Amino acid sequence: MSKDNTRLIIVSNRAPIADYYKGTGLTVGGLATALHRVAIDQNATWLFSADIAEDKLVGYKSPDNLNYTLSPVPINKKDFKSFYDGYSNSLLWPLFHYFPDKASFEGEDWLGYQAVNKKFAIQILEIVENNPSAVIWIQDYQLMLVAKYLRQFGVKNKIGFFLHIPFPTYEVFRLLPQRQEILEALLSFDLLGFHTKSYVTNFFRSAKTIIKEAITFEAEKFIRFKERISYIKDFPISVDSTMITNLIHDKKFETVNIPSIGKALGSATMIGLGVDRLDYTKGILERFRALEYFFKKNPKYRGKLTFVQIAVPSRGSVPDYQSYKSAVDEIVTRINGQYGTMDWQPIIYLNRSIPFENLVNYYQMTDFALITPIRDGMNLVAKEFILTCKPEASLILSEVAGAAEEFPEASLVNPYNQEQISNAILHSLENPGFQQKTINKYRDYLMKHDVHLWAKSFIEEMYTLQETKTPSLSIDTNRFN
Ligand code: ADQ
Repeated sequence: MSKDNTRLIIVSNRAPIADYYKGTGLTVGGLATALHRVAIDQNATWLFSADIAEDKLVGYKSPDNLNYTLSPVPINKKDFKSFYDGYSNSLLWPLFHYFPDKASFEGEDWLGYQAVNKKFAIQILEIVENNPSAVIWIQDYQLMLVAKYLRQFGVKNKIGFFLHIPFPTYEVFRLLPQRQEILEALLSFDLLGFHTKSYVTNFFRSAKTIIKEAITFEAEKFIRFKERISYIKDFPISVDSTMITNLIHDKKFETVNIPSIGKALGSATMIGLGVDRLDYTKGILERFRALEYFFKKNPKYRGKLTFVQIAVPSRGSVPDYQSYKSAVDEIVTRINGQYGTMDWQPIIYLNRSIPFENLVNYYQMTDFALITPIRDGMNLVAKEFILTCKPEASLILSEVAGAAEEFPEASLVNPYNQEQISNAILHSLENPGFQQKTINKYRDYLMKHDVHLWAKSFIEEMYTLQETKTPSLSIDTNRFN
């Protein structure tokens, strides 16, 4: 299933390529784009969940038109349901985003989670046998146990892990029934990456408190557990800044212009924007409540400001997402019914995915973006907006999105505080361009700190660990000072 000179094995739940037989349909999103390039450079093998029966994959051959190797891991429907809809998205996701009330603590799902993680490990093992010096990079919360199984199988290769969601504080993490198993499994990795320094701090506190034998040292850099030392570091993910800025300088792009909503804007001359997956962690309901408060307190903006919310449907098979969708539909109808007129609607709500070129059009026509997740690992929309917005525009950003640590001079708000959000909107509308200097500064920063640098930094750290060629315990820790 893999070439014998693979240097890097990438492992994610989601496939990088939609049609893994033909090798076409690069998955949309910064991560797939970034890792796709790394995968080509490193002659990687990429494993991912395939919703297909095992026997259907017998004789599967990765497509020749890709310059790396795809290795689908067949997961049966029952296991996938408890692994993905269950343990991953009905327990880990809500809990790590500080929604314990939405977390479903059903034991059965844990079995499915373990089974699928083990399945991945078994398939990686086959590849490692032919590529003994490959480094392995596991992505995200669905696959936290993979290194544990690989170690049980005797795999000595360097294994890294990156968490794309927040690592919560100890007081929240401790609610996880399998907190000890998960932490011990994470300490089977050689390198653990998080978006922000706060998540690193949270991880250390949980590891120190929950795992009695864990020894931490060097100002939150290393943890020794049993015979291994794990290196823990923040790697803030980013976007493909060059691709995005090239897009806005592209002549063809200018002609695309404002898509479908032109007429719906009616009398509005000012536009606010929200762009998210339709997910309760993104704070869409709370944002609409703040807008409702804004229109109540500032009647002069009725008829002048329209808020455009673009929400991609997401995880529709999980019940909490179905009820969230209904609640969002309801509040939009209510606000539009209460304040809308014949030629103006307060909220234009587009519940669909938009091609990226069009999304950038929305970013460019907007007076302010309201990016107010209740919690978010990073939030790439904030970065896309900074790179593409017009000079007068401003960014109102949740103080609990990972991105707030990189952009402290945006208008930071508490996503639950309607009055504060309403005031931030008013300030934006009455002071166009007040963030211009800040946004330019952040734009320069993002041109350097792009997703390619993110991937390169992580991989280089892995290869450096690899090159020490010594057992983990004798790693020269001074090197990291
Ligand atoms: P997500 O929760 O998916 O990612 P985010 O980082 O904002 O959140 O990325 C969303 C991506 O989807 C953006 O690139 C955006 O352009 C795109 N998108 C959003 N709405 C869209 C629409 N309607 N149509 C088309 N595209 C749309 C998870 C974590 C984040 C973390 C990323 C990367 O939850 O916190 O930043 O992974 O690690």
